[in-house]
Amino acid sequence: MKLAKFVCDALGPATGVVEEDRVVPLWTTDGPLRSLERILESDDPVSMADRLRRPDRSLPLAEVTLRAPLDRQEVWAAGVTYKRSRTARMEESESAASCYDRVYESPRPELFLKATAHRVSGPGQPLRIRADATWNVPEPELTLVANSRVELVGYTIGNDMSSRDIEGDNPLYLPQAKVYNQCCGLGPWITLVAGMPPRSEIGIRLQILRDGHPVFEGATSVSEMARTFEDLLGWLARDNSFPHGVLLLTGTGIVPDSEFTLRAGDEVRIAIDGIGELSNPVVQG
Ligand code: DO4
Ligand code: MG
Repeated sequence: MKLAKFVCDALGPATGVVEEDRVVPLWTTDGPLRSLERILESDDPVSMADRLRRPDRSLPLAEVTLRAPLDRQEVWAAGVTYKRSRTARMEESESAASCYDRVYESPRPELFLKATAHRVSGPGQPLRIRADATWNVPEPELTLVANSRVELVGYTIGNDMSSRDIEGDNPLYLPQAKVYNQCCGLGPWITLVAGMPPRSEIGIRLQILRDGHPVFEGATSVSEMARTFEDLLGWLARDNSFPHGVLLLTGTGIVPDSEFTLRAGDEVRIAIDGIGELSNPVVQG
């Protein structure tokens, strides 16, 4: 089952179940359900969503505007969970190369606060390159959706926009390289756990278009990830509470070659098996 947040003239902000090319709104006695929290917090999200479906009010997806599938959750991210990321970080930061090497091997993962809801862009909304950065990349990441008990409920697509020159200059600049306005893409919806393929069959693909033509294409598989989802969520939850739930980007396994940097006007497309495609235009400054 796929759960989306959307806006349309008839309903205003609403939530729904995506079924092929239509969205079936979720309804309560007060009218359209506006946040996903109630479903994600339920012991049985699929049954609850089923009970709230209003098929008589279903709409073509083409007639609604999808929004990022989060409410009030914090958005966290894991780093250096794939070999490709370890190599890229060691190249960009000679002085701190051993930090990245060690964290890849260490039991404790790298975890950082990536975004709050107002810094997140949904499908089709712009993602930003910092005005003071010169070397920027998107990071396509499978994103775990967990409830307030930090139980895995579903998955979405995340884009951990990153300024490699800022982080490469000094790893203590990581929060500035990672956290700023429109620094994180999420969407297009959440696939609940039962609807995902096995971990070994989840492919991740990145395409970057410039003037409508591909300037970078890459692919990886979640089977390349050095850590399990349970391990990452377990570390995240240590002495840390999430009253509204939390989303966790699980790290990138695709990093363009060092010569590549994103430009304003580019379009970033990320596809993940079992979920769909997230596409965003890029702006700067
Ligand atoms: O250590 C820097 C961040 C790494 C990261 O974001 C990733 O591996 O995806
Ligand atoms: Mg990342």
